[in-house]
Amino acid sequence: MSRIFILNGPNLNLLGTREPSIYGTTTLAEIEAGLKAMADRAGAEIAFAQSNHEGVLVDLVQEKRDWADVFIVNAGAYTHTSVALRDALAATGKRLIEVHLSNVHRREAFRRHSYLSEIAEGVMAGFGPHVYRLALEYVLIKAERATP
Ligand code: CA2
Repeated sequence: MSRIFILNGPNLNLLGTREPSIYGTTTLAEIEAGLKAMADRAGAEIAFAQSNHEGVLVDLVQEKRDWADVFIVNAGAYTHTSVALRDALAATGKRLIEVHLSNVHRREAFRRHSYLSEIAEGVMAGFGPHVYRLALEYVLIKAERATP
């Protein structure tokens, strides 16, 4: 059975309440409820966390290091700045899928570099809240194929 940890970084707790033209109108709670239903249907275990603090994100990754098979992470602005979060994720030795609601490549130049992409199995960006569902679907399909 797959164990998937969905981790969101700074300001993503505001989803659905501000800047809908960039980040949409779906709240983080709604996204998480949809992912939980998907995981339940597939018989997978899923856990969620969000923090606005870099060190707390590192702590959360370390706490879930043994439990999780796969990390699906939207590190928010820390994507572009945090060596600490990258090191924590790399140290887990577990799979990482990086997601972004917005297409970071058609925004400001500083958003084009990610400290996480080099250690990620894949990156999904620009499809709004669907990126979480698409990433989870990929993980679940792969897990199903790997099951004898
Ligand atoms: O597109 C993404 O998912 C980002 O990770 C979002 C980050 C941004 O710094 C990254 O470059 C790309 C920002 C998250 C801000 O979330 C908000 C949500 C609602 C209202 C305001 C901010």
